[in-house]
Amino acid sequence: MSNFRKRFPRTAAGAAAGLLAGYAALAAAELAASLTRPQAGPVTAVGSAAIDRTPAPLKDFAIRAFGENDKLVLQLGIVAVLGLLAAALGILTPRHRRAGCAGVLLFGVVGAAAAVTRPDADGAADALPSLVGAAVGAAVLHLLSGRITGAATAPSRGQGAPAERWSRRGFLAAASVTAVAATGAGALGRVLTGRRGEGAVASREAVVLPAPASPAAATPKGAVLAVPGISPFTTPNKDFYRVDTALAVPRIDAGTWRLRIHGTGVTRPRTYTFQDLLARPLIERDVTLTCVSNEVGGPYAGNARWLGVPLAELLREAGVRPPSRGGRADQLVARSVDGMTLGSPVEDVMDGRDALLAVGMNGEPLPLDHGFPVRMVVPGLYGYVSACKWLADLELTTFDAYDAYWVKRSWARRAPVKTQSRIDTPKPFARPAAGAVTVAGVAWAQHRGITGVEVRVDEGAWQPADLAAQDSADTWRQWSFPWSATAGGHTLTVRATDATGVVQTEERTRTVPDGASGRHSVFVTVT
Ligand SMILES: Nc1nc2c(c(=O)[nH]1)N[C@H]1C(S)=C(S)[C@@H](COP(=O)(O)O)O[C@H]1N2
Ligand SMILES: [Mo]
Repeated sequence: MSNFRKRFPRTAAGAAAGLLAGYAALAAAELAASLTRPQAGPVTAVGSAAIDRTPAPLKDFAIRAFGENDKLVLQLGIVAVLGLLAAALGILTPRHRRAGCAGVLLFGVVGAAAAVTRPDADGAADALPSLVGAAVGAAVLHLLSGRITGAATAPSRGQGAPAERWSRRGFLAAASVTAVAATGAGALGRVLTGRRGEGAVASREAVVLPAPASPAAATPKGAVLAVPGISPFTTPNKDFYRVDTALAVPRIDAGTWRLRIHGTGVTRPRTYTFQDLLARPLIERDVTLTCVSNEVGGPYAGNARWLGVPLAELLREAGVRPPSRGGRADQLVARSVDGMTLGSPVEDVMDGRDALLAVGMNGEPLPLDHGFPVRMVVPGLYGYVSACKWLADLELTTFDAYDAYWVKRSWARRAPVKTQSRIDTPKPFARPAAGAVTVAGVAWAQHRGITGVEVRVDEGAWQPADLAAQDSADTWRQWSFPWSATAGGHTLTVRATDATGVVQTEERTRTVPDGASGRHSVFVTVT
């Protein structure tokens, strides 16, 4: 017991020294990153590397369990693991000082390695933030653990004040100074990183979107149902789902942005500026976007009015021909500024559908989260094979020659959107009163169109729902079903039919490799 009492303060002080050293290291690294490149900071770099190495099922689990907070959970996880390791190193260091400090430097090397191997890395300079952080962390640990060692070994000084007390006070003073300095450095780093993004934000605010040469057809009157709880026909930008691997949303200045088009079969390689694109005749179209990671009944679908350049025209100007006309490239690989790659079939992009390089979303320049300044939108294809945000480069190649990011991670090369329908209201486990209950939701089969939706109560017969008017084959379609609800528990199930006559299959599949299939059901208790 007395041994424990004697040891405990040193152990606790060691853990605190470790945590403070870790905190100071991260703060110094983030400050250094704010001066070089914010994405090269160790938490972002290690987090991004972790995302890239996450197996498909785990990534899918994270999206399902944490939704759009998945990145926050990952970052908190990294910080928590770092904290534990830092505390352990701190406890070890007073007795093994060299080993402890070497441990901190090792973390720096891991962070630096993650940073320089990112696809958007900016050379060896990206190692700097992690190395600076590690050096600061090791120095802080050395200094603080020195104070702890002093507690056990320093003889009493001067007026007989016990060494223990002097050293504790000295430790606390050094620890406080460290905490204040680290907090200051971290805050300064955040301010400087924020400043760097201001150019992008200002360039977005300065964008004046031209009027479309070909405006979207007016939404038919009957396309929008007034049922409380149904997904609005047009998803407001602030509610539009976001799925991407970007831990730090790329902030691109539209003034310096460039798009390159090159590769197999390109006879006239081109580079476009943002102004080049805005100067072209733009088209405006309603297109529903869906994510391949969307579970049956899930939230990762949204419908927006996009303004952009017809992509097929740009490809034709570059000399590209689709495979059906003898073109050699069958895959169009879009690359983003953060190194993401997405591959679309050239045939689909050039078959006359409204494939766009979008600059506007629901009347605004693209929001930063949704790909400012330019993203791709291809009706009928899942986002991961078409909807590249923060676009930087378009390369023509073949599916044989190149696998894009998610294809390397066990997702399908080609992924047209599957016919799906969702019950938005009533919600699962709702308790509506017996009598008239409106069941309603949305159905989608982009680029084919929805021609029918049916609802079934328990194991009863399929009954046709009332379909809202069709806006276009590229948008989802709202539907509603008047139900005379009787008391008790009931399961409501929906299925859609697309314009090719295919009825949404009952067969359940997982999202990997090419999108979930199956039918959405909701259980309610009628009171
Ligand atoms: N640069 C980049 N673009 C990307 C992604 C990404 O991770 N990085 N994710 C894709 C996926 S999987 C989908 S479903 C759509 C989602 O677009 P949204 O976030 O605007 O809804 O973006 C696509 N474009
Ligand atoms: Mo996606």
